[in-house]
Amino acid sequence: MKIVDATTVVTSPGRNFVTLKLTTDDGVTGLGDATLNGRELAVAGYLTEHVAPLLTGLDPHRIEDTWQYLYRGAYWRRGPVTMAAVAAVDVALWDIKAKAAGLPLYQLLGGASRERVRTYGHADGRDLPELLDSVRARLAEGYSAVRIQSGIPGLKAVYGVHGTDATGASVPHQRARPLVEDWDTDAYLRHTPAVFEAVRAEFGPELPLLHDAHHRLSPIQAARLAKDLEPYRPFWLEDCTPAENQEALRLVRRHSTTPLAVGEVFNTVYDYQTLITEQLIDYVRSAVTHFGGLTPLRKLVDLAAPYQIRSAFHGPEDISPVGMAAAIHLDLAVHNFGIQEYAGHTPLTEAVFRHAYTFTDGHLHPGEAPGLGVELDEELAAAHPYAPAYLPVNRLRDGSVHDW
Ligand code: EZ4
Ligand code: CO
Repeated sequence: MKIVDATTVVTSPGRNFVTLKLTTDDGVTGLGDATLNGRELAVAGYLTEHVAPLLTGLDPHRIEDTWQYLYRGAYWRRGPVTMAAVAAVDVALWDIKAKAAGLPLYQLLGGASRERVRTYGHADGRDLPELLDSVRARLAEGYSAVRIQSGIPGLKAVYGVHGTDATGASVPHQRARPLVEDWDTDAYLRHTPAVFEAVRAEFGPELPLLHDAHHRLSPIQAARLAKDLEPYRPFWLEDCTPAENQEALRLVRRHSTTPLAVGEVFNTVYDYQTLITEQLIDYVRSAVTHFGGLTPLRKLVDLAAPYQIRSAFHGPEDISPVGMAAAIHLDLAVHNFGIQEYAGHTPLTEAVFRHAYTFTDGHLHPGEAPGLGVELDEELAAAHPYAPAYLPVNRLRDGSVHDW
């Protein structure tokens, strides 16, 4: 078998997605997600200009060798653009291999270790009543675990609530410049324990509650928050400090038993080395799409296993259904699975990417279709072309830029 075509499809059914489609000489196709939120065309260009010309003629069964060829062979390693491009090739090759075998992909990853994949959903509110309503809505959809994010008195922006700017005005997701949001870490640290208290008072002690600090805290601020949240037994505190400094988590660990989750912006195993070997975290958060594919993510999860660290792959709206499907196959197969983030997609996105995976009672299953189980409707994709879109940026009260 040989790869005869490699095409990159950029589509925007409400938000941008980048998809690589590989075709073999016997007509088998494979899909890979290469979406990098706010930097989509950089990955599309990397694939079209530098990767696609190398793929024609290669044997699609040689997944490990192709991964090493694209990673080591480029000389310039790591980084989100490179690793999203490599991920798309890797996942498309796994899709082809599983289709050629006539098996759903999870069977090639060792088969099912569980019957279904537990997820958590997102509850967000500008204030506490709105947040409580949002938690109720997620529970009604079947979720049995929720991430809670709330507005902070005195601040206009709410992390997790898209569509309003710092003046409170409504804006579409797609925009030619980043929104500017406002941020005050002290106000956040004062308010967040009260958010947990209110949600616990309403929903009781059993509901798993997660929270994402989105890289906004210093190590000592993160330690303070982790300690203050302890009485409410959070399932985890996510990304409490900026991701670049792995040693920062030592300080947080010293002060708290709140479980820690990290890694959605990481793209290689080296970003996790200290965190895993020193047991500074409890969950690895990478997405197949941003970590170079299923091949390296499986290796990461295997490195984490003896330290009793579990998987919790990133699953926001900006991972396409192709990237979600890859995650769900891996979730079903690996023993040290923890939880899967699942934000879902709009009906239009689901029409562009028809998928075999299902969401029932808060749990995902990859389905039994051969391969990933995702089909791209290229005509519908073409009817929704790329539109510029950026993530917001944060500014403190003095006007300086802060982590978003
Ligand atoms: O802000 O995926 O845990 N989930 C998150 C996400 C990220 C977006 C960035 O593109 O932090 O909502
Ligand atoms: Co996050």
